[in-house]
Amino acid sequence: MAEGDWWRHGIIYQVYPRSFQDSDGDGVGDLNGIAARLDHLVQLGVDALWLSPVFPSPMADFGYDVAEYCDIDPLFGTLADFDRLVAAAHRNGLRVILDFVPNHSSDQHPWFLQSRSSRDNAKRDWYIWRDAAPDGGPPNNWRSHFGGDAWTRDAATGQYYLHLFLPQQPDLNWRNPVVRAAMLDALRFWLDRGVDGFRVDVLWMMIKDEQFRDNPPNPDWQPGQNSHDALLPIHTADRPEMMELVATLRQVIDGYADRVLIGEIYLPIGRLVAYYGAGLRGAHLPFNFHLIQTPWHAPALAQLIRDYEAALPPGAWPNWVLGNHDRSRIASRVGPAQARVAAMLLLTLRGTPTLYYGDELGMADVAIAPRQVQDPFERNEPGLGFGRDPVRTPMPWDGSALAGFSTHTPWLPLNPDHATVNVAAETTDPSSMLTLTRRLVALRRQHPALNRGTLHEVTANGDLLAYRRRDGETLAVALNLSATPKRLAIGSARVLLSTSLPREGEMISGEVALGPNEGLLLEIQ
Ligand code: TEU
Repeated sequence: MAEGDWWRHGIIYQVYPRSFQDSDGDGVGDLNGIAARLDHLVQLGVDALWLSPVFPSPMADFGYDVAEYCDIDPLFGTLADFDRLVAAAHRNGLRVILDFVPNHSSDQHPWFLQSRSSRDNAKRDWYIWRDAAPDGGPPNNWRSHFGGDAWTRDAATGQYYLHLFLPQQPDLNWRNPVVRAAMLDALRFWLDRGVDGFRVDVLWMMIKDEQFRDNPPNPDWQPGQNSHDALLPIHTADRPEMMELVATLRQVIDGYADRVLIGEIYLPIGRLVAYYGAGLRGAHLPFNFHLIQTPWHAPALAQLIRDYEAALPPGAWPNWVLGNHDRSRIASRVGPAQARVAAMLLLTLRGTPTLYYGDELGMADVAIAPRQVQDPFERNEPGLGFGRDPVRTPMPWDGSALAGFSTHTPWLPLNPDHATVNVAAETTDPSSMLTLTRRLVALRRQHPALNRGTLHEVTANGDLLAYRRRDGETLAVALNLSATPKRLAIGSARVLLSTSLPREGEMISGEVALGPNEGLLLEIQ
C-alpha cells in the first residue's frame, strides 16, 4: 500500500497483551505469546496490531501507570522480545502500534519520586503540585475518573498533587517544556525501533486549566453514575491549548515515514473532529467511539453516521470502533445475533475499523466474582458496572481446560463458553462469527468501494439501516437490527454476503428480503 494507505485502508486490531497468549506459564499474556499468534492476525486479514501498554509498571492500572517509558515490563518480556515481535509482524505484513500514556506516569516513576522528594526538587514542576485550599482540603473540586478527589496530599511536602485517575497515576505537567522534550524523546525511542505509530491515551485531557478553576456541576448527572461525571470537566479536558500540543505530537510522528498518530478521545463529534487539527496537522485518526455510545437503533445509527461524515474536515479520514478494553463487548451490548450485524456495519462503513481482540469470535463479557476483581475502577466504585475485567478475559484459542491461552491459571477467568467460542472450533465452522469476520475482512480488502470508496444514501427505515459504498462499482449494505423479517427495495443486485445464511450469489430483482437479525452486502448490478 502507498504511504498513508495502511492506516486509511487497512484494519487495526487491538491486542490486550495480558490476555492474548501466555508463553512463559505465569497465567499472563506476553510479547512472545503475541508473536506465536501472529498467524491468527494474518489469517484474519488485519493490517496492524495495537498493543495496550507493555512498559514497566507496578500495574496499579494494568500498565496505564508507566514507571519507565523506554523499556518493556519483565512480565511481558524484554526489549529484545519486542524487537523480535516487531520484525516478525513486519515480515508478516503487519504494522505495530503502541499505546502511549503521556497524561500521567506511575507514582513509582523515578521522575515522580524525585518530584515528590522536596518542593525545590528540579523535577517538582514535572508534575502538578498545589497548596491546599484555605480550608486545608484539596485545591479545587476536580474529581478522579476512578472515584474520589483528583488530588492527594503528600505529607512530606504538605502539598497536593493532581491525578485524574488513580493516586498511583500522577498527572505530568505538559505545560513544562522539559516534560514535553522528555516525552517526545520517548516517542522517538520507539519510532527508531520501527514502531509504526501510537494510540495516545486520554489525549484530550493532557492540558488542564491554568487557573485551576472548579469544574461546574453536571445537571444531567444521576446517582449511580460515575461520580467523576457529577461535574462537567470543562477545566480538565479538551482545553484550547490541546490543539497546539496535538500538532507537536504529530510533528514528531511526521519525522518518520508512514507512521500514524491515533488519539483516544471521548468527545462529542463536533469536538472530536477538531483533533484532526488545523490543516489536518493533528491526529491522523481521532478514535471515534460513537458506535459504542449510540443506542443500537437504526435511526440513531443512521443519524450518527451522517453527522460524523458531515463533521469531518475536508480530507480527514474517518474511523470506527465497536469495542475496547474499557467498554462492554459488542456481543454483550447487542446480543450474539446482532453482533454479526455489527461486524458487517464496522467492516463496511467508510473509514478505518478497529477490531477489539475476541470480538471476531463473538466473545461476551465475563461475570467476575468479587474475589476475582482486579480492576481498580471496580474496586473503587464497586457494583455499579464500571469494572472492566469482564471485557479483558483471556483469548480462547481452543476448547481445552485453559483454552490454549496458558499452562497456568489465567489472571482473569476464561469465558464459560470457551469450549465452543474459541479460534480452533470457529475456524472449522462455516457459520461461526470468526468465519463471518474473516469473510467480511476479505471482502473489504477485495473491494475498493469498501476500503476507500465513498458513502451514499444512509437511511433508516424502522429497524432497517442501509447505505451504499461506491468506487467504480456500487455496493449496498442492508442491516436488519430486529428479529423480524424486513424487505428493502434494492433494484437489480447480487448477494455478496449474508451475516446469517449462505446466500452468496443469490440474484435479487426489485426487493430483497432480510431475515431476522440479518445483514446483507450486495453488489448493485
Ligand atoms: O481510558 C481513559 C478513559 O476514557 C476513561 O475515562 C475510561 O472511561 C475509564 O477507563 C473507565 O472506563 C484510558 C485507558 O483506556 C484506560 O484503560 C485507563 O485506565 C485510563 O485511560 C487511565 O490511563
